[in-house]
Amino acid sequence: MDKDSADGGGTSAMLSRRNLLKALGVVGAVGITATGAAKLLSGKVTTQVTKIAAALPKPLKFLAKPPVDPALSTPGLSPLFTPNKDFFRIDTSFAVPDVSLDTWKLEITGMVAKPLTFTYEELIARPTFELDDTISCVSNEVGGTLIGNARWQGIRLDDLIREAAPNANADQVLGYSVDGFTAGFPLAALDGRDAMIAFGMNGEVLPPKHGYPARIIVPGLYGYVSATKWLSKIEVTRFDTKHGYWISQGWAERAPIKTSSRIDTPMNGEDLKLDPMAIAGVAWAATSGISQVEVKIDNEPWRVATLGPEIAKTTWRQWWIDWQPKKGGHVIAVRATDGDGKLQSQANVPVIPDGAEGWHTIKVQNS
Ligand SMILES: Nc1nc2c(c(=O)[nH]1)N[C@H]1C(S)=C(S)[C@@H](COP(=O)(O)O)O[C@H]1N2
Ligand SMILES: [Mo]
Repeated sequence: MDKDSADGGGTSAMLSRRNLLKALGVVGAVGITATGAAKLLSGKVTTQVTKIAAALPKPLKFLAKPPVDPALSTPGLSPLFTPNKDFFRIDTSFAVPDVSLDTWKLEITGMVAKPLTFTYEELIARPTFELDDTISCVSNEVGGTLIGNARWQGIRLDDLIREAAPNANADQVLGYSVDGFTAGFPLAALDGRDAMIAFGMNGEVLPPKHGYPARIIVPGLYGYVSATKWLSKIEVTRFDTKHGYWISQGWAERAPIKTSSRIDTPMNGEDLKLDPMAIAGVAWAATSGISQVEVKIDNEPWRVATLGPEIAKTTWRQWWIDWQPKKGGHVIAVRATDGDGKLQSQANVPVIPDGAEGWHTIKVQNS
């Protein structure tokens, strides 16, 4: 964290927005190179993002500075925020779309009384906020790594949709990517949760791989029904007339993130020393947060884990227990309870059609 930019208080959002505008070349300072709309440059980072990133204040401070990360003192535990370079990437494009701000527009259309179009400059001139939110892929297996936590920066999606005045019969918000991908979620999910059009991620301009210049983030929903990257259009529509890319391939139309937990350390199959150590990992629920995590070692009773800081109900929560391994083999399982007191499902359910279920269980030994 850069303490020079840790300007607390009510004016920080405005200052940071101005800095961002400046960084983007919208109010001077850095020029933006034309690269042509949605040109595919496999493997190359756009010239624009490189220039923007060089001038971007780090971090963009609107939320409180995060607490000390327990992962710093627990080797193997996932960091509270996943660095952008380590963030999982899932999409259908083989080349990252290279979008030019010179031609990029966001359209809000469909079953609305007032269709709207925004340039990037208009979009980021709106009041911005930060959102700590864990996003997960529906294809994440129990114990899998297709999940990450970030501090997103952007603008409210509910306000934008409201301005477009949706028709009373509409029930779906369908995001379109410049590359043709689509993802749709219930209009009713814009229920006050902080759904966002994001253009910043962990204090950086949204990286090309993660959707530059803009993507949708809806807390509590799997990525394939919400998190459209390289966003170019939002259509207000109906589930019975249109659906997103993955729905015709057997995936569920509606897909809230399921409560789950993962053991990060030790790793499955690890050969342990007989030193005292931590069993640690992360647990997450859609939008209610995590109230308890329990760990079971062999046939011992479930032990309640210590929980890391709760930075938001929409993010994962780190957990750990101290443990003294004994000679021989051990089986370790974890289970989480969400913020509403509901225990995560033990059923062995595959990822398709709407996300895996089951308690992450590993085997370790001292040989
Ligand atoms: N344009 C586009 N956006 C997309 C996708 C895609 O294939 N194309 N995949 C979605 C899926 S399935 C997931 S899980 C998230 C992953 O976001 P990330 O790559 O930033 O982690 O992006 C979503 N947004
Ligand atoms: Mo996904």
